Amino acid sequence: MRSFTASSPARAVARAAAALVLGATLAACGGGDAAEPGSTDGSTFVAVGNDALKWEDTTLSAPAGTVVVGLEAAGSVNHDFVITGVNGDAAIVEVAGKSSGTGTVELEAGTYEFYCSIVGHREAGMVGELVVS
Ligand SMILES: [Cu+2]
Repeated sequence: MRSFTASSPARAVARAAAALVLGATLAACGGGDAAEPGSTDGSTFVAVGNDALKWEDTTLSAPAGTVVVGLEAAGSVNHDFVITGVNGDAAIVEVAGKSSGTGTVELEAGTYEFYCSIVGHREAGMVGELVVS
């Protein structure tokens, strides 16, 4: 691969600006379904539950097939991740406060409800929609 050297400071600045725009575009494309937070490398998405008993993102998406569910407890409260009608309605992954983990599940295309099954959490609002396509 050939490398180019900037012939003027102005060109270098322009290239840096272009790189910034590209980076911002990539970040914007991440949306709510990109696996970013915590130590959940390899996750299809990361669901983040907080101490207010809310999901930070109540709409998640994933491709059909093998889905690696990342779950992160942003605060000190434990959470789990259940998909209605999947895995016998048992938690796919559960984590203690201030930690994260992953669980793997096979999903067909469709729209699923997900929630946290720890007592009181679903009722407090820890419920959302997972779109698999
Ligand atoms: Cu919870």
